[in-house]
Amino acid sequence: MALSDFPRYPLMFGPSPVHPMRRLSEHLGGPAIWAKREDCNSGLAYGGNKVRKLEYLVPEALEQGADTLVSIGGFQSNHTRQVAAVAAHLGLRCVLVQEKWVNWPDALNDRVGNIMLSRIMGAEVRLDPSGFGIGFKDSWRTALDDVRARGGVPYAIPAGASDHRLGGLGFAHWAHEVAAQEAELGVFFDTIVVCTVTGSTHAGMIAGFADLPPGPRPRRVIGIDASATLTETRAQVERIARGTAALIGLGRDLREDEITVLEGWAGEEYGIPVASTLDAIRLVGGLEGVILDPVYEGKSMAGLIDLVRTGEIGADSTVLYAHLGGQPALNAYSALFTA
Ligand code: 5PA
Repeated sequence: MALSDFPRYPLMFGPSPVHPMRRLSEHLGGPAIWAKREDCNSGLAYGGNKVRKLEYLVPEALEQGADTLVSIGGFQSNHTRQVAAVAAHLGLRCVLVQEKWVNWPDALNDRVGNIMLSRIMGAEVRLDPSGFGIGFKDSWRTALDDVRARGGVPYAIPAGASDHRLGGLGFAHWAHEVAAQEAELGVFFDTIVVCTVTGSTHAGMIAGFADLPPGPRPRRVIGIDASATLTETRAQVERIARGTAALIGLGRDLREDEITVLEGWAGEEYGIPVASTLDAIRLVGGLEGVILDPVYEGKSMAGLIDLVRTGEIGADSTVLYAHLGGQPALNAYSALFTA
């Protein structure tokens, strides 16, 4: 099967916008930096990378006759907020397990930002004290059992919609979308920078770009780890990339050098920003009027900035920064920006 054979339920406005970041490029003095904006890809609760992934899961959920979407994340999960929005949009119920993934002392962590939005959209939010982990959790199984026990038909969406057979397809499609936008704009992005945690965003891109005809120059997709558990995240990216490549009939094995996850900007712990995160957020906010969050995009942008400064991304490059969303979580980090 090819990617175009998989049913896709439209949840976005269309292709997400691509634009140059002129002042950031000038400030860093090296490559041309552009952004592709998943943070404004949809009208569903501010959009984000999960809406794009869910376009490929929704047809299966509907086909199975599901009446409840069940998923999991941290208190400030962007993913669960997007699942809640998609459920509302489709007229389905939604049960969300929200775990204490982040040791962040904000008193309103379980009240503002993403979790508030999920409650507004009618999701059943279940707070759970368990810590961070991208694998399968008992609390999640219990939620599925509870839906069945009350006569519902759950559709299970794992953390970040990643460890799911169809989880990589959304961003494989993204790669095809980029190729069409490149043709329209007359540019070629030789370097893609993307934040990675549960892995299917980055993995989907890897499979999707591998599926395209060769471009005028080599292209690399650089994943910046924001999980602070690099080994698990890299393994998950690799597994999902290979699974997605097989699913869309790539017809060859992915090479090791196609799978790059870099560490150095996640800090010690998932969800806790470090100095480079905050510098990146302020820099891009002040230069571009583009807002990044302290859990994901601030970290991947910090990686991009350093890779440009060290020359790892050369001055002759044209870089595409994948902005995956995540701004609502800023509300749970108010202490960071009081001046
Ligand atoms: C998330 C994920 P992947 O999980 O697909 O690797 O994407 C990383 C990522 N940027 C990057 C933003 C804004 C994200 O929200 N968020 C998770 C969530 O629960 O919100 C899955 C962890």
